[in-house]
Amino acid sequence: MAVLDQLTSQQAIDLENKYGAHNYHPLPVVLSKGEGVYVWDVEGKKYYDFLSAYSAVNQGHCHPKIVGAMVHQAQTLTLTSRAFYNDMLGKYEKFACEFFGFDKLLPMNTGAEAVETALKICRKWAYEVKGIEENEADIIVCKNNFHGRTTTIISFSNDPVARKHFGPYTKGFIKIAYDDLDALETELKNNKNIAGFMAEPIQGEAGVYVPSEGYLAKAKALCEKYNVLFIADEVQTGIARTGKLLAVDHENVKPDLLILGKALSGGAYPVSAVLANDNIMKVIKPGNHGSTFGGNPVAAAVAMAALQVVKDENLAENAEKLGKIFRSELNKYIQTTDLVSLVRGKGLLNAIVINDDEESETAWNICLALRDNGLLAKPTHGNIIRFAPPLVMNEEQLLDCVSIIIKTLKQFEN
Ligand code: IF1
Repeated sequence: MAVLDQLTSQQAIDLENKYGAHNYHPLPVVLSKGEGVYVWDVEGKKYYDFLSAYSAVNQGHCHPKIVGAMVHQAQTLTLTSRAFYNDMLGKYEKFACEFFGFDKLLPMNTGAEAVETALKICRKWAYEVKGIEENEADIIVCKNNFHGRTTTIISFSNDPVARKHFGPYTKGFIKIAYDDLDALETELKNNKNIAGFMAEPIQGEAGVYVPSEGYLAKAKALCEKYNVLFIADEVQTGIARTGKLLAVDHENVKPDLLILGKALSGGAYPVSAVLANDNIMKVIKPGNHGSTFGGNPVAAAVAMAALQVVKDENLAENAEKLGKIFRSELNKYIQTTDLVSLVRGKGLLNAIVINDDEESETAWNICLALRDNGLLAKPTHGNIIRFAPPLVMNEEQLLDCVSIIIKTLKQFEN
């Protein structure tokens, strides 16, 4: 079979099964085209994308301005490495620092790399600025976190599937309950070696857990009180997804270290970053950290275009407006059924909890039926289905999706 032959869905699935590591269990649909809020499978069937590649395609699939910037830069200069300067990186760093309100940006590629980068900066700050004894720094994280798949990151995961048989694990992390300020203060009060506290402003993979109002602001205040860095992982919640540019903006919280990824590039290219002010980022000196592709000219061009789209198309405001409609419509339906116990989220990061146990196949079967009805979504854990469409969706399309979702759920009512 010539590589460019048009495959059937089954042929594509069979190829992945035979030649690809089985590190995922995808919904059985094979996509070949994306545009805006829509994707098409190889047989030409059209779907609403209600996952947005886990919130990386906030600007919609193949946004012409983002793709245009990528193509132009790709035809000009793709990669210099950081051994030399290039004419795009400084422009991007300035653009992004002003966009998010920080002094400096350290460019990386994937979200996990940016998380690792933030943890390294936090530890170095702890030793060189706070004065914690070398190799004694602890970083507080939250139970049921998801921050990526590297060995250090899964060392502080409590998801057995993500961490079993990948040991020995990296030391220096303390897990506390999410949305629990007493647990945070207890650790901060009793442990002088705390360097930082890292949290997702909304826990995405755990099932779109929105913390109590004021949690982020009070957590930041506790970090200030105990001279500990507040690290916000906005890889999934950032870039307008929750109805504000950043999820921490809902509480006017400025993190000491901001981690971005996914929609920083609009899903066109791997781009991630850590932003901080000079008093923290100054601990990084030449040779301390880096990556071959980090800050490459294509990433710089793509990220500037992707962020400009967020502003020009008022994506945060749109996510806020459509998210309220989505939860309101789903709540009306939930009053009429015991199949779904609740809908929760902020902006266009939402999830429904199916009234069934985690091990049941109901959520998966609902997603298969949603696929048949022209909408793609996927369960997070067991009985929770995440709904995260591109933020460029309009009200008519959203209401169309709501009717597809409710029509499909009704197929599963007893
Ligand atoms: C998978 C979901 C999982 C993230 C947050 C860092 C990263 C992620 C808050 C790492 C990545 C992705 C990874 C992907 C599925 C998806 C995901 F929550 F978004 F749904 F797994 F939990 N911080 N999330 O959400 O960024 O290195 O992937 O660029 O690994 O299965 P990455």
